[in-house]
Amino acid sequence: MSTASKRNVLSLIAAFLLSPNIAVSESAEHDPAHAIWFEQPALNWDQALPIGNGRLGAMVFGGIGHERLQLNEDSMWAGQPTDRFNRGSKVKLDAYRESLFNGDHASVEQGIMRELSINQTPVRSHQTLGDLFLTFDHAEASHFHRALDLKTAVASVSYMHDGVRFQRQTFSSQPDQILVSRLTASEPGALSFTLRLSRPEDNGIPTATTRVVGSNTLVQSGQVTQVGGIDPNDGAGVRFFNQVTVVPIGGVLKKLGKDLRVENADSVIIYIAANTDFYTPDYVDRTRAQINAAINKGWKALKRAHIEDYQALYHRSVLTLEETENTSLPTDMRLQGVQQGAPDPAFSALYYHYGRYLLISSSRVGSQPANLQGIWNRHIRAPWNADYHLNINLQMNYWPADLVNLSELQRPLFEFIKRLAVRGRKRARENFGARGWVSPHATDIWADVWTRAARPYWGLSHNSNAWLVSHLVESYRFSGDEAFLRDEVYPLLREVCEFYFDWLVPHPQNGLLVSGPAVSPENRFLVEEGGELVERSTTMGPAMDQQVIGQLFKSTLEVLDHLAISNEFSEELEHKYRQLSPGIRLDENGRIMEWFYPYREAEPGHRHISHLYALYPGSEIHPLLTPEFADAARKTIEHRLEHGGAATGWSRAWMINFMARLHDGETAKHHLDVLYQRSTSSNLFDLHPPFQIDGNFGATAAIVEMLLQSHAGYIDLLPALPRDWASGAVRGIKARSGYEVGVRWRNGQLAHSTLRAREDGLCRVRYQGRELVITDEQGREVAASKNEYGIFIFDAHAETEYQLTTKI
Ligand code: FUC
Repeated sequence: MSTASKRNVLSLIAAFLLSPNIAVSESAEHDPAHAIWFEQPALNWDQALPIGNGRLGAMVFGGIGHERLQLNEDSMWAGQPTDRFNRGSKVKLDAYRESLFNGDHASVEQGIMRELSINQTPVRSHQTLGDLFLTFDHAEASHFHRALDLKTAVASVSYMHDGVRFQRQTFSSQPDQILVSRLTASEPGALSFTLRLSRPEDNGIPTATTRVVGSNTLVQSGQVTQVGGIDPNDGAGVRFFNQVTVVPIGGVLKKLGKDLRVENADSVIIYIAANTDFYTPDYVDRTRAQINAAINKGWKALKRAHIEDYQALYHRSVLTLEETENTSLPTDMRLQGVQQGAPDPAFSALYYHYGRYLLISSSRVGSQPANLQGIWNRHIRAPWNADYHLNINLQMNYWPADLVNLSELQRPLFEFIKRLAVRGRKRARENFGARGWVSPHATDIWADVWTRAARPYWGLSHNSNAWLVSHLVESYRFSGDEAFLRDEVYPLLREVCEFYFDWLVPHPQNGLLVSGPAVSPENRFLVEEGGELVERSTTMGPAMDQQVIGQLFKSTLEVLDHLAISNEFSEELEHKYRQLSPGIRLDENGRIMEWFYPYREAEPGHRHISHLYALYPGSEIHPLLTPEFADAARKTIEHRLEHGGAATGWSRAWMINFMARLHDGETAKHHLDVLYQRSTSSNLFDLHPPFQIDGNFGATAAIVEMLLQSHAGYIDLLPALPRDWASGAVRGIKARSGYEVGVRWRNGQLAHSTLRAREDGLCRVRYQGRELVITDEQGREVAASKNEYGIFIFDAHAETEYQLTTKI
């Protein structure tokens, strides 16, 4: 047979294999809980598929005539570290406190931001690395298929054109720090396309220099700036270098002006590496070395190493929920179905796995913490600068980490907190006359701690230091890592406590300690001034500050106790904790007060529900242990919702966690559905709107909270299981004290659970207050006692797996 007729036969076979019927079975190959897939290319950015290795990532559009890889690197930031503190001092703060106690908000709000905030220099933005565009000679296709396989973290495109099957696979490797794309065709010589590397302009000014090196490489270099309205010196940020090297098999490569052209290749591998001087002064050499090493290693070995590394994290946990006929639809159609109320419980399993995928892809040991968009950002000036908002958003990004067995992915957060602490010490001393360290409501990669806000209602929250360190304490509760507790957690906690020792002042009404000047992020209240109702935000002792500080003090006391530390600090802590004004106080309607005073909210449906910090992520409000507070929390939520609350993606995700913590599975599921309906794009990114990744992570954590809770000193099995999830199973999730948990349920009832203990100790476990039978690995029943809350208590041994069932 001639080569040409061989080709024809092959393409006939390929066409047959991809005939519509076969295409359906091909799509059915996807495990619907572990793939996002479509039958058309991404028309806009929210439909493209994210890949990433924590630092280097891309949005893969999967076009036919044009492929676009919108590239990201996590240190692409404008600016440099700056210590711009303003004119605050302890003396001035005391004067403000005095005025606030006297009900004079006006003079405080006029002065305080001028003194404490430097708003002339806006926050810098994380920026896109640029785009790699591939332009093909054909623009039409049939049998189109585009997918992100969550089991392998590989994005793929496949289609037929003119009897030839074209395929592309792209992934971002953590071990090799490289993005790789492989293009293949079912016929030799069928691949011809042009490659162009570009970067968007900054207010009409070019932001990079692009050139062709040799016949197979494009490079782009420059320094990140942010010119738009900003002092250019301040805007100058990291230097970057981005290299794209093309290795074809067969065919020829040509330079075409600033582009590269591949002609008649059989297959092509594109290697993309990028670095900035944020990480190393050798960023150019490092990039070249990464490309060379990857070329030497080759596609197969790179892919194998990538999948091995990724699966070691991804396979730790799995959630299975019931499939329906909608489950096998392409993701956009499936989402539409869910939005219209079609049953598809397994969709929540997909959402759960996608949340874990996004965390693995945007936060790795050595990378920066996931920002407001993870790492996926197409802008020069992103919405909210894709920065680190510390009044909930950065924290929410890490809510699922311990629960889903991915604790080490919090390392970037912890390192970032340490950098904030270093810089925040100076500010605490100079601006607040306090020991310890302080952090602002929002910051950037430089971990700057000065306040940049025009208004107090968002700029004047200073409790982020306490909220951030709670993540380290929580992580210890899961890992039990004593060295981590002693060497990292305790020193940070101690300093934040010391900050509050110096910051808190007695309230003249009752002598108890309150925080201030402070706000309830980002809400305002109405007060009468000169016969008119005006909106103010600055006050003393808002509920959230009191709750966050209360939890900080309580956790630190536990840590001191555990480390057997007794010194002047512990004495001071005990004293201040006793003196602290409570964070949970009820108003005449039985709701939790947002402020110390019974103010009327300016926005009763505000997205921030800060006065429920104690319900989630805190642990002071609990339906079983503090039912009167739980009741008040529910009333507080209802009031917010009646006025349009939880309207953004992240706020809705918080709401799901609240309802799970109130043990109300039905309402939790309702809010999860609303999140899918109103705040989810077709690639399943969370929408504020626009895209903001916190809601993905918040809802992932909430899905676990519905199945397992452990914040109240015991393991609660299926505490908020909705009717829709009648049968299912989850494994590999974690409870505090280091238990690894598996749960299987049928017809809404616990069928079986496994608990693997990390260390010897008393295990406390509850399932709806029902009788539990606990057996050890030899199948012997374990003696357990039951307390008044229906919690079973037994002696658990390290590295032993216990089986739990209910008594019939
Ligand atoms: C907080 C929120 C906003 C937004 C921003 C990034 O300030 O109040 O809704 O999510 O962070």
